Amino acid sequence: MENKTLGEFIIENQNAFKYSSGELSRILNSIRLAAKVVNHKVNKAGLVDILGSAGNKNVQDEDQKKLDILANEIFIQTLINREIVCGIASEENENFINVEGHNNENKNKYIVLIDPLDGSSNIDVNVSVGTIFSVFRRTSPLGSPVNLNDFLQKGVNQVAAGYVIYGTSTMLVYTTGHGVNGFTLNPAIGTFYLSHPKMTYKKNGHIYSLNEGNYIHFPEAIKNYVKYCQLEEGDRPYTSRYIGSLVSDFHRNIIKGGIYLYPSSKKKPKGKLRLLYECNPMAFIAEQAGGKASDGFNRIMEVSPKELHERIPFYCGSYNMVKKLESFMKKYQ
Ligand code: AHM
Ligand code: MG
Repeated sequence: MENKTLGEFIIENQNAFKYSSGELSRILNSIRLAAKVVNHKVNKAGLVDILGSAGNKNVQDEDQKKLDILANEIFIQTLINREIVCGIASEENENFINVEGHNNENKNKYIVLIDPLDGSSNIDVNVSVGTIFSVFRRTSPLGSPVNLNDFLQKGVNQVAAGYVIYGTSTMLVYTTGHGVNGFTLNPAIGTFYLSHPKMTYKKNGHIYSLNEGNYIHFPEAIKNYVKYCQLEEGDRPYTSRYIGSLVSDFHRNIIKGGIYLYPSSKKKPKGKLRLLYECNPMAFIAEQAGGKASDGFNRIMEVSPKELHERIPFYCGSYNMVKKLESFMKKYQ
């Protein structure tokens, strides 16, 4: 086998970090492991009775599927058991978790934020879902319990971010700030191989992705931008593609070139996606791939988070497409 494995790649790249203690590599390795376990569960979804709603709601009052809970537990337990992070925040949990080592001391320097199974409403219909993660250095002193401020950092402080897509094939795509690389799982032997080195967006894509059913509730700027995408002029009209599973929509657009939009609307004034679990990590990956991520006016990664589960309008993808979108926002503000 010629291609590098994810494990090999992580070790090789650890050396690229000055003074690296290997902590980040251990986190990435744990995520790799948890991803394989979740992949196994997701693949079996149609076979065993783990489908359907678990009968309770998560903190955002949405239906929580059994697989969400399972994936949440798998990622959190994998990280806790290895004592490699000092704190974890999950889209599925109301509060962050302080991770104490077995000596009751908190000696690790990284925190992880995770959306364990994004787009899980798609599982029942066999559409690809994903895991999104983001790693930060804690801001509080080593050895003390983590606090909310450790998690409410701007996206520009991210040390690593990535996603796993449980799709036709399962892939793990991540960045540590040195470009974006994608690894495909060979399910027969349970190994991720480097299949998409140095992923980059086209500067000008031809796909726009948004839930157009909400058109009537969108701000004027977005209505006009959608019309612009549909106009017959130059390289337009663009193609419309929307799966409704962020990781899948994002993954297609990074490969083919396009823009993903989750605007504010009359019903959802702040949009739907969460700044910390979805937008920041995707923005880091997008920028590292030569793309752009914005809330319409500001760079996503420069937004100061106020709360763990806050939502924000999200526009992300090929650089020139997002720039164009921003010009519409400005014009119709
Ligand atoms: P979730 O975190 O509850 O799964 O919701 C996030 C998902 C994204 O994956 C997707 O892009 C979006 O919700 C779709 O929303 P909508 O159905 O409103 O278009
Ligand atoms: Mg989500």
